[in-house]
Amino acid sequence: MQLSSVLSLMAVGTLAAAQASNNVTTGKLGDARPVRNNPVIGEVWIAEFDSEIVKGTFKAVAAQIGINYTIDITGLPEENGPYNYHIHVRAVPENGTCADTGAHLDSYVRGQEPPCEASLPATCEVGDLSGKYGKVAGGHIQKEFHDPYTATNIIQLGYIGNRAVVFHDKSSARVACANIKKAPVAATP
Ligand SMILES: *[C@@H]1O[C@H](CO)[C@@H](O)[C@H](O)[C@H]1NC(C)=O
Ligand SMILES: *[C@@H]1O[C@H](CO)[C@@H](O)[C@H](O)[C@H]1NC(C)=O
Ligand SMILES: *[C@@H]1O[C@H](CO)[C@@H](O)[C@H](O)[C@H]1NC(C)=O
Ligand SMILES: [Cu+2]
Repeated sequence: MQLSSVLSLMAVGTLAAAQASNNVTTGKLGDARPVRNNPVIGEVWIAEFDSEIVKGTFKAVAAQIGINYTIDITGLPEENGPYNYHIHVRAVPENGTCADTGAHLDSYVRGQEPPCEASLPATCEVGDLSGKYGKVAGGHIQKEFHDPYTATNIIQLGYIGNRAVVFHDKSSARVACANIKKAPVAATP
């Protein structure tokens, strides 16, 4: 065997050992990469919840790296929580059926199992926001977090446009959903 192939075998062995010691599931396409090319920093995208029961906003603001999120939603009863929330790949159809929003946004092809390790958010499904930043209790939900891996740039894997935000109750039923849309720019006076 040539020295070069011995060396490359050793390198593979070392890599495998490092992965086994970390033993963290990541995407088939690797860890999620931070988004640094959002077209307009400060641009606002909103999913508006306005059913009889659930009202409020899920707001996304394009940042230098990824997106800043602010959730302010009422109406999800605490007794059915805690709630997971994700970005799902498809928009909610006209009839409002949350079941038709498809799977989580999983740009790096990780899958849902094993569950996301919150301390290593780059290894989680991009759309698994509650896995990365924590579940919410219900009642008056107010939560802010920054996610480096989601994008307002359509060419990016983590693009959020025309996708749905879905809340799941403790039985994982999809109990509320709304589409993420670019907010109209306020008219300048
Ligand atoms: C890594 O984690 C998975 C699932 O959590 C487990 O099934 C597997 O045995 C672990 N592997 C090692 C080498 O620890
Ligand atoms: C996003 O949030 C960070 C703090 O986490 C802040 O420094 C930054 O200015 C925010 N960006 C925008 C565009 O709001
Ligand atoms: C809602 O609309 C979608 C898309 O048109 C359709 O596939 C689905 O069957 C509809 N669901 C109900 C409950 O009407
Ligand atoms: Cu979901």
